[in-house]
Formats: sequence, structure tokens, C-alpha cells
Amino acid sequence: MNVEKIMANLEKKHPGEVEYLQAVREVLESIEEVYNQNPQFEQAKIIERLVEPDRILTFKVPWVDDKGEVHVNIGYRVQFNNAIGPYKGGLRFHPSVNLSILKFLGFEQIFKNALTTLPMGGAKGGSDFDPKGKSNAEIMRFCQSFMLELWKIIGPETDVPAGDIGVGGREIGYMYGMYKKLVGEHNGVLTGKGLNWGGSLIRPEATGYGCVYFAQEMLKTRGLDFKGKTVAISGFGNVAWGAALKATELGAKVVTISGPDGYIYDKDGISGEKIEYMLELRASNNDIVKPYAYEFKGAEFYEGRRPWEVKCDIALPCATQNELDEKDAQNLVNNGCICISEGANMPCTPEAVEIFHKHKLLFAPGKAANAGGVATSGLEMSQNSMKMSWSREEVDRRLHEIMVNIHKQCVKYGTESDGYINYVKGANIAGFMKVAQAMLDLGVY
Ligand code: NDP
Ligand code: 2IT
Repeated sequence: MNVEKIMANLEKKHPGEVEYLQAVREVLESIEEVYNQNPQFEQAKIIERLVEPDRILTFKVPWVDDKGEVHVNIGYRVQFNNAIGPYKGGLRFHPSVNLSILKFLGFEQIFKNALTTLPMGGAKGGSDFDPKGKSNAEIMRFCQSFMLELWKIIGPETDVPAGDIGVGGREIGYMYGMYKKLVGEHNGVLTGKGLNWGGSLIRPEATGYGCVYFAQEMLKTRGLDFKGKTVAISGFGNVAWGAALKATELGAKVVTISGPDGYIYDKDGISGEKIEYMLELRASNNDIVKPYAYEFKGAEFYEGRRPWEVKCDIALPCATQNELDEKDAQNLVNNGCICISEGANMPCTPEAVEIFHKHKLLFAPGKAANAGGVATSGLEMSQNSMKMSWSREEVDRRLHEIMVNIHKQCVKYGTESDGYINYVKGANIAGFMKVAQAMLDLGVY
């Protein structure tokens, strides 16, 4: 494999798809060596077949707002690869959504899902719809219109969507309601469902919990743990919330959360009712974290800035892609940060990751560290198939076991000659080997 040649070809075919090209390059650079050691991969053109999605559905989503005005958004589903199981991956509703972002997310999802050890292929979808400032009724009408197209290509054994940015329990409910009506079956096709209608305990917390469990495993390799550590978190959504809960439970002090408007620094720690307040902020659909500083004395709001300038031992970026750059990484290093675990998908730029590696920090890429969300979606699918539901303890135990196992796979494939664990390399190789082997077994089709 010649990475530069493949990338040049992809850049020509998909000009301007920056995020997608960024995600592909990272994987190719990591797997180049094992790929070249296994000539059967090249013979079967595994890479050429893996970097292009199986299919992409785009559709228009017309909807009517509360004043009677008609709007049209674009809807997408990128079904990337189903070699090891039905397509699986979230839906994102955010004005920044475009094909490049969904292709990067779908591509990452292939390897992430493979790492979970559960039988799930990779997909992603969403819309450029902006939930900010919309009423409940508007959200419902949008979700229903979105599903009027999406239902045609999904199914419990075909493609199982879930949430992502802008899509939580409420949106999953509205979409599932419409799906159920169209198909006439209560078959569990979406995950992240409500507990009363097929959802799994722990799914809301799972991504954040998993991200902290993974960091815990990384810290163990250096004889460390969360107790007494200072943690900086970005975002204030579903993943940030779960990460704050678990980090606090393990004895750490979470000092930041952030939104597109800036970040909150709370020197007393964001715990207890303050973590629950994050849910209120998020549910307000207002896109801001500033009100936290009015609500809790002693907290400070830093407008237009990112949390990576504060002193912390552990950083958990849980907002969005490319939100932590070279300068932020250098700040973290200078301030003595030892561990970075990506709750979001690809939040650290390639330059930032290079700095973490240069300084031999513990760094976990999203496809390993945030796999707990989709893993628990997989557990939701298992429970739906069995028509049973497991206890909190049971789901949490399985989630924890999966995260420990992902860590082991990264150590196996990512340990370098000096003993440093390159988790990027480890996660990419482990995920790739599983999918590539399945593709070889299944033949060219
Ligand atoms: P939510 O919609 O619940 O929250 C996303 C949060 O990030 C919001 O608070 C959002 O604010 C904020 N945000 C967006 N852009 C920025 C920015 N530039 N700076 C700071 N904050 C920002 O989404 P999730 O918590 O579900 O998703 C967060 C990340 O985790 C995404 O990368 C997602 O792909 C990833 N992820 C999610 C999983 C899940 O199960 N939900 C599983 C694995 C990964 P706003 O929306 O107002 O802009
Ligand atoms: O990025 C992700 O892994 C998710 N948004 C969760 C996907 C899922 O199917 O649960």
C-alpha cells in the first residue's frame, strides 16, 4: 500500500471532504505496516473497498414550523460497511452536518464497532437541521418527516441508527414512533430508546462512563487512578454529562465544561446537582453554558475560549471534531496533563495528537475511548432480540468488560519497542484486522 497515492486519488475523487480525508489518512498511516505484511489484503483490494461507503442515501426533509412556514433540510444515511454485522451508528442533527462529516463518522464507526467485539457494521447519518431554539412540536414534526424517508433503508437486521449530537432520547422517541407506524412492527430498530419502550439501562450514561473506564485502564498502566485528579471536560451534552458523573464517582474533581459560547471553570468541582444542571442546560436547546455561572457561585465563564488552558491532570474532550488543536495540546503538556481520553469523535487535530505522542502522554482516540456508547447500543439490541431487560449492574458490568477488552486490544497492537502504548495505532490495527479478515472470508461482491 502506498498511503500518499491512495490519498491523492481520494482527494481527487472527493475534493474538499476535509474531515473524511483526515480520518482515512490516520487509519491508513497506522495500518500500512500490517497491510503490507499481508499480501492477501492487497490482492482483495481491501483498502479500496473499505474507504468508499457501500451506499449513501440523501433526501430532502420538508417540515412546517409553529408559524406555518415551510422549511427544507437535507437528510443523509451513509451505510459504510456491514462485513461484521448490520450497519450501526448514530444520527447527528446540527447545522454543520455535511457529507464529509458523516463520511468521517461512518468510517470511524466501522473500526469502533469492530473493537466492541459485538457484531455491528459501520454507518452514520443525520441532517443539517438546527435544533437550537426549536419548540417540542417543531422537533417532532422534523423527526417524523426525517423518518418518512429513512425507514425505507433501515431495519433490525439491516441498519440500526441511534443518537449523536442533537439527537437524544426525545428525538429517538419521535423517530421511533413514526417508524413503528410505517412498518407496523415494534422491532427495536433504533437504539437509545426510552426505558418503557425497549431502551437499555445505562445507555444514556454509557459513552461518558466508557470514556472514563478506558482512561482508568490507561492510568493503571502507570500505576495511577482518578482519585484526587483534576479533570477538564469540554461540551455539556450527553457524553460530557456521563463522563462528569463517572469521573466524580471515582474521586476526581471535574473543573470545566464548555459550549460553543465559551467554557465554565468551577474551582469547587462540577458534581452532584451541578452535573444534573447540565441536563437542564442541554434540554433548553439554547446552545450556551454561560447560565451555569449565574446559577452556581464561584464558577467563572470564559467567553469564546476553550477549557484546555486550565491546569488539569486528565482531559476529556467530549464536544465535537477538531476542537483541540496544536496550541491547546501544548498548553495541556505545559500544565502537566498526563492523560487524554476522547469522548467525542476525532476532537483532537492530527497536530495535537502528534504532540501527545511526542511527550509520551496517555492518549486514547475516540474509536477506542468512546466505543462504550455504541457497545451499549449493541447490548440494547441483544436485550430487544431476547425480549428481556438486564439490570443496571448487569449492563454496566458488560460495558466495563468491553472497555477493558478494547484497552487490551490496543495494548496488543499498539505497544512500541520502548514500551510506549500508541493507542491510535493499536485501535486502528485491531479494528482493521477484524473487518479485513471478515471481508476476505466473504469474498468480493
Ligand atoms: P450532544 O448534542 O448531547 O452534545 C454535544 C455538545 O457539544 C453540545 O453541548 C454542543 O453544543 C457542544 N458543542 C458543539 N460544538 C461545540 C464547540 N465548538 N465547542 C464546544 N462545545 C460544542 O452530543 P453528544 O454528547 O451525544 O456528542 C458529543 C460528541 O460525542 C460528538 O463528537 C459525538 O459524535 C460523540 N459521541 C457521541 C456518542 C453518543 O452516544 N451520544 C457516542 C460516541 C461519540 P451545541 O450542540 O449547542 O453546539
Ligand atoms: O459515535 C457513536 O458511536 C455514536 N454516536 C453512538 C452510535 C450508536 O449506534 O449507539
